[in-house]
Amino acid sequence: MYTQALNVSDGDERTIEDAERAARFQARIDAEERIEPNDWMPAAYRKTLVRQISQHAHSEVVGMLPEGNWITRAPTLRRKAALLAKVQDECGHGLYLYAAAETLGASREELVDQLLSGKAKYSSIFNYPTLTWADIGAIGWLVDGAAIMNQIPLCRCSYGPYARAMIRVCKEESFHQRQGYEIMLTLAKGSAEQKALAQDALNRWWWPCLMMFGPPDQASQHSDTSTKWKIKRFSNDELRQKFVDATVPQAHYLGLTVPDPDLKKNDATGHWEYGEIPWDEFKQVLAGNGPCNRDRMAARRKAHDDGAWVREAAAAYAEKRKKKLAA
Ligand code: FAQ
Repeated sequence: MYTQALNVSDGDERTIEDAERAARFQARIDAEERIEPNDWMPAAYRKTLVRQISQHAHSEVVGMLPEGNWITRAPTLRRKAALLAKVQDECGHGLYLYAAAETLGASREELVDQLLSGKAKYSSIFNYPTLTWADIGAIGWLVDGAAIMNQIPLCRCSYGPYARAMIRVCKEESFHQRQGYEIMLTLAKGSAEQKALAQDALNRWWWPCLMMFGPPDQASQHSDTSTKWKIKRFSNDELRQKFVDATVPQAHYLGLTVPDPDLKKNDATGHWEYGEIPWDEFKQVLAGNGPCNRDRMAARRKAHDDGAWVREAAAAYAEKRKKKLAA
């Protein structure tokens, strides 16, 4: 559904960039037209989309690991079934996104190689450990909540296949967010020990979730061009603020305390103002030194190696079918 053929070869006149084409392309973007795989696009637009979509795909796939860790230990059958479905959804999101990147001419093998070799980034948030069951609640509530805030505007992104993939992803993320919040609600209204688990999870996930939106606007190197091309509809700081404004009242409803002594409502603007985000920690996580970076990459490499026979069998089967059809 999301993948369409890319019928542009080297030497095709459509790959030749010139100012006139670039101006026509920008006019289409300004007129809110969707760009489709076979349309002419500047090489830099293609590159930035492949970068963002592939990082997004890798995030979904690596993002299965922290929660996958709790499938065998979910407290009830209902919780286990919901968590299993959620983790499978994340895998599906990764697949839609790799398919969307393929429409830009980037093969899945090439993109997965970039992840496994450490060349490609994935979201910083998935380098934190899930220490207790409450972390599963906090991930659904906060991590999926942040993901939705960032991804709803991507449903209106200028590149058709990415925008369309995001519609279904957002619907599923919405279920994920609710299941997480419901876990938090159960814990927060439970025994003192359960409430303490919920508070501890909020304490550990709050700041890393604010970092998910990326560096502050003045340090965001890609924002200007991505905004011009309507890949980004809101800046990193705008989305972060929307998330804080939506989430603080939810924490209050749970009876939990947001771990930020500087958090206060500005009655004039209606926004919740927050304290200094620990950006040094963000830089460390991006540099590969977060609490779980090495474990996450080791797990992905092992999964890739363990799955080699499946890829070989699928390729052999496709070859056999091709020969049969040709005969
Ligand atoms: N982690 O110039 P900007 C999910 C990098 S999905 C790591 O501001 P941009 C679902 C950035 O790539 C979560 N790296 O970049 C789920 C760039 O590096 P580069 C993923 C980060 O692209 C839930 C550099 O910093 N979502 O959670 C991060 O304009 C539960 C400079 O930054 C997406 O990928 C970070 N947090 O804006 C799954 C959404 N932030 O490429 C399982 C799509 C920034 O030059 C369980 N992506 N960087 O080497 C986006 O919207 C954008 O790419 C941003 C960054 C907003 C993430």
